[in-house]
Amino acid sequence: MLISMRRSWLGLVVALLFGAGVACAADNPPPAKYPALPSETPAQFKPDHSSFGYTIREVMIPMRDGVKLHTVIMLPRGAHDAPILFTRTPYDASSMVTQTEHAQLSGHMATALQTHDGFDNPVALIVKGGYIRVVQDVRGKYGSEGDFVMNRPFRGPLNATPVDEATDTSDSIDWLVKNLPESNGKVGVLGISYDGYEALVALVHPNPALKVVVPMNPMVDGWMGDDWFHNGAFRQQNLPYIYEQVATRGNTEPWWSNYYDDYDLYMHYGSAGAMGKAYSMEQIGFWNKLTAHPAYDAFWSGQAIDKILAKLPLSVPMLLVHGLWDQEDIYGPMAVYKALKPKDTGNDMVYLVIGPWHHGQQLEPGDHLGAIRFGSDTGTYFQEHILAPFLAHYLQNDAPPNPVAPVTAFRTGTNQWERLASWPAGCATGCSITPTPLYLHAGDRADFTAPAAGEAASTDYVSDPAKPVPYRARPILPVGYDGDQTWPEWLVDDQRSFSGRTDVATFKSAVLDHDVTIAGQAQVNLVASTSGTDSDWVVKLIDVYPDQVAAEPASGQQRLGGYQLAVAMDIFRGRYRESFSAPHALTPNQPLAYRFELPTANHVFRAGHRIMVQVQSSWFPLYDRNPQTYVPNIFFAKAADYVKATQRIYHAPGEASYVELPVVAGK
Ligand code: PG9
Repeated sequence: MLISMRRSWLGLVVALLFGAGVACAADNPPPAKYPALPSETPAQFKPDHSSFGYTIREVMIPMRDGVKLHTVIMLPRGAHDAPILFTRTPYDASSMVTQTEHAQLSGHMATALQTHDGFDNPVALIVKGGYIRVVQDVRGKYGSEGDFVMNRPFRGPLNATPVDEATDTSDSIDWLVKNLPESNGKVGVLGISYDGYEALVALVHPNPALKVVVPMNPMVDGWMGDDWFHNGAFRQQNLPYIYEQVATRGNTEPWWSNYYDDYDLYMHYGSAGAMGKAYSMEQIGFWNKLTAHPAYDAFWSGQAIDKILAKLPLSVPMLLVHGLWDQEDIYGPMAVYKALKPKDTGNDMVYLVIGPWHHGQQLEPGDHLGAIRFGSDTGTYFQEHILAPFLAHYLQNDAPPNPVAPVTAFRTGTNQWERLASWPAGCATGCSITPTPLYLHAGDRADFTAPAAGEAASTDYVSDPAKPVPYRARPILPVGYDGDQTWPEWLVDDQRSFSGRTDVATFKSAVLDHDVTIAGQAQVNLVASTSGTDSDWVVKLIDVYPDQVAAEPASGQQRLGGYQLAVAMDIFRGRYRESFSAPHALTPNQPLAYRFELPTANHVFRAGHRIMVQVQSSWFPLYDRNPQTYVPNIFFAKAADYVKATQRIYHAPGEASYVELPVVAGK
């Protein structure tokens, strides 16, 4: 009613105005020709950047199938006979080369390279070394033509086309060395994460002008232990990444959420598949491939680049960079090292750096991570003493000697760098590594003696999918690097928050009376049962600090007193205990053996500390919940499938559970 009345008044007002308008027109004849008022914006403004220390060239490089790739070339002013540092990325090349998004443009090359998204830029090294910096949008992303396929499979059973990321890389290098007269014809490819994956891709049928690659924290096997799954458990907090990265060419469609705490968001939707449906992600090809391949089938094993490179000859030197607390690709670098090192008979092709870093922190200040301090800026050390001389040796004219050791590893706990001939190694010479079982015992104890007859046979807890164990203290923010998001730190969060929970089994050693050093991957040997027919097992190897830590700076906080620092943690989805490609239901209440490796550690449990093992059956919401009822595909588990289960960790003789530590003996 009210609306119709308003409309009639409005109609009257319009009629009155129009009428007046008509009268005005009659009173005022069309105006005579008036003097122009020209636009103040020129047809094409030509900025004068002649004072800049660099020039930018943006080109569209044609690939062998005719698709053109958008490539941004940053040339130091006066570049001559200069090497090229090349990065290929799905994350917007333009935003990685010049300050256009978060600060004003600068004529200084160093400032221009310190872009918000320029996380791949070792800036000082690029400028000091006079490198030509080239960054390219991969096929199908941002300014490049063509179709985007996540980690595009190589030509073969998974890709019948004549092109893949390797051919695009080779074609691009070819074009660069032929069309940049300022270059010396030598190209290095480096990158972090997906861009680190692209650096590994460059090794597949490499272009002759490729002289070195630096894959940092590379995605290597998305199912086994990098970004999509860990041992079959799905990393569902990457849904926003898939949504934004694949739904549009320019990442223009933002993710949305009605929750501050991601724990609530992911609980709201139930299964990851239901959540993907609610976000209309079935329009996204990669999402449909993910949900169609929950197991480790040929879709995953066929694109695991460690396996692909293992079948090819070593032809280009590489520097693999690994972060001990890499929250995203903790599997990749070490998997490639293990796959390729045996072929490196001269010990001069496959180099490895292991640092105390989160994902990509090697190019940032590296004196601490969260509450953990390293006594020196390990990031700057890496850039100045490892990366810069390594690249110079292979790319600069009159190649200076390569001073970098085959393995450079930072040992946490004592905070020292080591130069080693190979990995794993406990020291340069004169020591050995002995796999040493740390046994779990009744009474929440752990020690290096096997369980004796008469001890309680098991430790139980109830795993309730309605109340999954958070992987961080709540509220849990989304995966991200901005503002108050501390995603990069989560692997060093204090695990104290969880050790008191009744759905977390905690086993702690006595206070150590001597240092215990480990170097390599601890091996979980769990004997466990569930009352359900499927189950996840999360195992954490933890360094427990003394009750009080006097060494803390005079901050008045005994922040590290009793701190529980995770040295290595991972999850294993029980249905895959017999086969990663063929899942099986678990027999309820039957003690079964689970063996899996934890991520690489290089750590000293100092005297006065304790060693702790925590075991739990959810790690939420980073990983999707196991319904604990065997279903064909957990992506599409129904609400009724999610059931409580009684979990039992066995520690009686003959059914001993233990974590085999790579203990260093000798120096
Ligand atoms: N490794 C990072 C990532 C890939 C895929 C999903 C989520 C994160 C990265 O390339 O930045």
